[in-house]
Amino acid sequence: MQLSVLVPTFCEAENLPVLVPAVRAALAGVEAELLVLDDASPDGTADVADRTAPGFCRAIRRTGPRGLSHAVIEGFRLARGECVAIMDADLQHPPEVLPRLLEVVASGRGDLAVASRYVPGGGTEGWSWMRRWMSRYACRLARRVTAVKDATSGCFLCRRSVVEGVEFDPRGFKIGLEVMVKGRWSKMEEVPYVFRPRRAGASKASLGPAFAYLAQLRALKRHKRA
Ligand SMILES: Nc1nc2c(ncn2[C@@H]2O[C@H](COP(=O)(O)OP(=O)(O)OP(=O)(O)O)[C@@H](O)[C@H]2O)c(=O)[nH]1
Ligand SMILES: [Mg+2]
Repeated sequence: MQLSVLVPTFCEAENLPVLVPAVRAALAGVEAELLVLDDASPDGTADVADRTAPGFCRAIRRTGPRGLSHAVIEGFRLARGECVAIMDADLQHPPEVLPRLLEVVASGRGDLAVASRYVPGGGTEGWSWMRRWMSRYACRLARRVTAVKDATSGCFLCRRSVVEGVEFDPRGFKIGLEVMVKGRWSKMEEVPYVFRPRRAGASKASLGPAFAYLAQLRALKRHKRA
């Protein structure tokens, strides 16, 4: 089964030399490509991506509207695989979860597989109680629009047909939630993983995306599945 792994990046040059070989190793035997969707990172992320594993990994030097969700939506259009997977560049999502997500789709158990911190076997490492509480609370708020337990997950895999032709709202960081609510899937499975601390580089998370998340939830209400 062909797979396109989509990795949105802003200033992740330090992480790619670790991430790219790890993704490649995790997907040994799978026909896969890795697209690094970069927003003109001043640290040379795109050049590092092109150098790291030619033929497997390539950089998309984005010129359209900036932002994580815009980058992923562009990736959906550029992906050549029958399946697409989304993950962060900072190794918070372990590459070893990718084959387990792919297995869900390949076996027919689901056409959407979500890497989940909030099913048995999943969790987070190194978070303050405040961040743990905020993440749980964000997922609880999302129960209004989806039954997915880790509704704010940034790592998921689906058939490309799930996202093709769907109009996603690119505001905020939570493009996965858009796919969970608006995507054309009929079966979904959550796959446990442990969210690890960022390997290197700086976080881009801030209060801005938290407010955008609340607006996104409001807008998604009318798309809620029965
Ligand atoms: N293309 C693009 N990618 C972005 C942008 N902002 C963040 N990213 C990438 O999106 C992924 C998630 O961003 P992070 O900064 O790790 O956000 P986070 O995981 O919520 O925060 P931390 O736990 O502190 O790492 C990373 O791979 C970032 O490089 C952006 O504006 N454009
Ligand atoms: Mg991160």
